[in-house]
Formats: sequence, C-alpha cells, structure tokens
Amino acid sequence: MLGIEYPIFQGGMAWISDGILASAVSEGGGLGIIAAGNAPADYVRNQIHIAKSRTSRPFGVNVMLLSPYADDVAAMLAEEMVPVITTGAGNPSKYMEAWLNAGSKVIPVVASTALAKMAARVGASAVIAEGTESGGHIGELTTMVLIPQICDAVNIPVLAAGGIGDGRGMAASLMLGACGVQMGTRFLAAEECGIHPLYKEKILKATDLCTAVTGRRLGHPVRGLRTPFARRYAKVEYTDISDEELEAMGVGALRLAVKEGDLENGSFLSGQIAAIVSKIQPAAEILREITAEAEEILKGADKWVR
Ligand code: TUI
Repeated sequence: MLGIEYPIFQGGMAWISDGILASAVSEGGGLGIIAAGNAPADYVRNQIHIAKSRTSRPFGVNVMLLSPYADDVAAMLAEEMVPVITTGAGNPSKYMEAWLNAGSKVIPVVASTALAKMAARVGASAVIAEGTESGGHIGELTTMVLIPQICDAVNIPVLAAGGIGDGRGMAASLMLGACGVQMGTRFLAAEECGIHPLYKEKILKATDLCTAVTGRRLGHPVRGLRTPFARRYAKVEYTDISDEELEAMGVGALRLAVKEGDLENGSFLSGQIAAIVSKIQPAAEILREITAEAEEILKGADKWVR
C-alpha cells in the first residue's frame, strides 16, 4: 500500500522527529515520520522540504491534534502533498476530506475501538493502535489487549505501537493481528536522531521501572522518564495548585530535554521499552536488525504446533 520495504514506522515525536531522522528511516526502507508537535506550519513545511531533498522514498507527517497550529498545519499538508499523514491525541475527522483530496493516505493513531471505527468510516487507509506502554500522550489500554480488539473492530490494516522495541515485539504484534509496527523510543537511539546526547544516554541507561505517567489531572496523561521535573510535577499534581499553574509547569519542558539536555527541568518522554534499547546505531540498521529478529522468531514458531 505504501511502497515501503519494511512494515516499520518511526513514530512522530514532537521536537525530535525532524526531516533528517524521517528521511534516514525512509531511505532505510521504513516509513519515516516528521512530527508537527506544537510547531507552526512553516517549521513543518521546512522539515518536509528537508526530507524531500534527502529521500525520494515515501515518508509521513504526524499532526498533533492538540496543537494550537493544528488547523494551519493541516491546511499546509493539503498543499504539500505528503504521501502519508498520521494524527495523534485526537479525532482527525474534520481534516480527512482535504487530505484525501490532496492524495495523501491518512493513518490515525488510535487508543480505542470507537476512534478506530470512526477513522475507518471517514476514509483512513489504516490505523496505528497505540498501547499505554508508549511514550508521550497515552491512552488507557495496553498493546496486548488493544491490538486484537482494534483488528476485530475494523477492516483496514492495523499497525501496533506502544512497548515495541525489537524483533520480539514486532513478531508478537504480527501474531496479534497487526501487519506492521510503529516505534518511537527505539529510534531515539538512531545515529540520525538529533536529540541532545544526554537524552540518548538516559534512554540507554533506563531500566524497566524508569518511566512514570503525569498529567492525568488535566486529561492529558503523558509518559516520560522519572526525572527531577517529572517528580516535581507528580508531587504537586494532586494538590490545590490551579490547572493554569499546572499547565504552565509543562510549557517548554520538552524542548529543554531535547535541545538542551536539561536534566533538572527537561521532560524526557519515553516508552516503557526504553530498558531494552542498548546501543546507538544507524536507523537503517535498526530496521534490518528488528526485521531479521522477527523473521527468526516467526520461522521458529512451528515448535509450538503439533
Ligand atoms: O499523540 C501521541 N503522543 C504524544 S502527543 C505529545 S505532545 C502533547 N502536548 C500536550 C499535551 C499532550 C501531549 C506527546 N506525545 N500519541 C498518539 C496518541 N493518540 N496516543 C493516544 C492518542 C489518543 C487518545 C485519545 C487519540 C485519540 C483520543 O481520543 C480522541 C477522541 O476525540 O476520541
């Protein structure tokens, strides 16, 4: 459907997934995805031009639907004719007609069967079902329970996301009914990922219990590493602090992590799978390695069959 070699998407991570990372993943045979995050449309357009200058293979752009610039970014994407548009943190229905008319394939990230069905009804080409193991803004259900339920709910292809970081996760996702995967955290350790070196180091050193969820009180639960910032936030989240003050605490923290490596004040978003990310390597090698691991496991799966 997409003309890619490996059924692996690189998740659109705000401030992180730029034209350089996305083009490296696409050149390597996966689907690289530029994250719009909270950025203005001109920034995203520029990243699209960077990606187009570095690869002739298909790539995608992720629209973060809570962004104040979501309308502008959506309109810009209809002009730029990007092969794939993914969406996150909301319902993309109001943009579907414009994007489909522009010839893009639209693949929303969903965390429930209700939104998956709606996406299919309004013309999505596939959905990415993202479990609560993932980093960033998360839903309630785990990948293990979400994937089969979404597969039963819709007749379009399903990709699995959340908690997948190697060939075991990929093979398991395929067994649950997915036809591909999206990974974010593993690509934080790609050579072409431009995050601050201290961010990479924190991912490589992470252990199983290193992430925590904050932001539930404001309705936007977000998973990240347990850092001083996350601990300060968690400490005041259920006090009498106002919503406005709480909201203000989060502003800029993502940028401080990604660009400055600010260990004290940065918000280092990460999925629960960070502990198995153990080396920095080129994006293309990540794609080859994970696919080879998954193939090996799937070939050996007949040991379970009489
Ligand atoms: O969107 C993400 N991950 C993100 S977005 C982000 S930036 C941010 N900024 C401010 C507040 C919160 C986040 C960092 N990481 N992943 C895709 C995703 N979408 N996960 C869960 C959902 C989701 C949840 C509920 C999608 C739709 C939904 O329901 C919407 C509806 O209207 O039914």
